[in-house]
Amino acid sequence: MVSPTDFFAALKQQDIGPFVGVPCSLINSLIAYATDHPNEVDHVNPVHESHAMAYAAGTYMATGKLPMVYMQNSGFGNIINPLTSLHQIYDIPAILLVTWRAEKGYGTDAPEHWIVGRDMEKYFDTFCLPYRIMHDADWAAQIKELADEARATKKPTVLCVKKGMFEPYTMQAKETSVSVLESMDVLRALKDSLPNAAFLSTTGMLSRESFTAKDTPDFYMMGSMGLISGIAAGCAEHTKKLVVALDGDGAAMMHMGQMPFIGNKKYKNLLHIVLDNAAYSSTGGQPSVAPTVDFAAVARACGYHSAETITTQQELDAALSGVSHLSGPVLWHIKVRATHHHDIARVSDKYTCPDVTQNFSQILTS
Ligand SMILES: Cc1ncc(C[n+]2csc(CCOP(=O)(O)OP(=O)(O)O)c2C)c(N)n1
Repeated sequence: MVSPTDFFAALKQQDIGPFVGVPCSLINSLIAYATDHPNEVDHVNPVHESHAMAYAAGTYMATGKLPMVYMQNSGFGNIINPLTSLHQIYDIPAILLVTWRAEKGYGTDAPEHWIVGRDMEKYFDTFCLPYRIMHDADWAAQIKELADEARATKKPTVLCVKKGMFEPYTMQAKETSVSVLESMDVLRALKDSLPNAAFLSTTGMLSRESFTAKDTPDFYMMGSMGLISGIAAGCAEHTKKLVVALDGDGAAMMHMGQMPFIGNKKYKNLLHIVLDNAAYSSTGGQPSVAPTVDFAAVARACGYHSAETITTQQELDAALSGVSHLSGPVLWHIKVRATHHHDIARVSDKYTCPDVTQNFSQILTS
């Protein structure tokens, strides 16, 4: 296993940086170390993998430096556009650190990784990306080769990282969430107060927490990070039921562009809730940029009927007491504590993805 200290020392030796991307649990020790050592590692955390590619392109043109863009293989799909229509045609190099969840393919790891995990190497070939699968023995030489090739060709190259490559490192940085509310309590209260609503929850810790707090026939999304409010919009258009989209701060920011659409369409039966723990909890609790975002103000500016920020039990109780008269689209920005209970059940322990679709469709159409 490689220590984060050695890894970043090797990047420094090859003059590679900044280290920019969206987290994956397979590299949480690298991100934690980078977060704790801002003077040693130039680390930047945009909200979407394509934004990381864009930032890297800007950095290269401004400095000539060779950035490393990190992402989970789930996020590889998010970079195809800037990869092929920015970096590769404008001669803008970078090293892409792509993690490899579900490297053993179908039926291994969580279901959202099966299809992309099965074919990683084919994707690298298809997109003309020279790559190395990181090896314990010669990883530093691999990084040098990838850097040399990226610089010589002015095109991106890939360091593909499997599970267990990096030594653990525990982040020292303090919790940035200011709330006293616990997400599991909030979720239970929401589900108890809204027994007839159709709930959808985002990938991340939220679907697992919602399922554990109260197992109702919801659309528990395990992949497609950030798309829950868009799916909820499609439901709200076609049902009279109250549709509740449970979003995470990281997920909501990843596809915030759905909010102007929801505001424009004025779905009266849509309640969009952002449970904001100021972190990417499910990939290791890396801080997100949510503390500087006023989600309620964004929602109002996008045309939601109303929006509020909730940080206390009293505010939550008050919001829930008026929920039967709700006229949407409404956004509640609920700030919750960043708790990292990784021992809780996974939805996939009980339901397959098609089960989830079927159960939820029945609720929507009943
Ligand atoms: C496109 C994409 N990028 C990255 C990931 C890896 N990932 C899964 S959950 C998650 C964090 C989600 O954070 P947030 O929405 O704040 O929810 P939390 O886990 O804190 O509940 C990340 C980065 C992913 N699944 N898909």
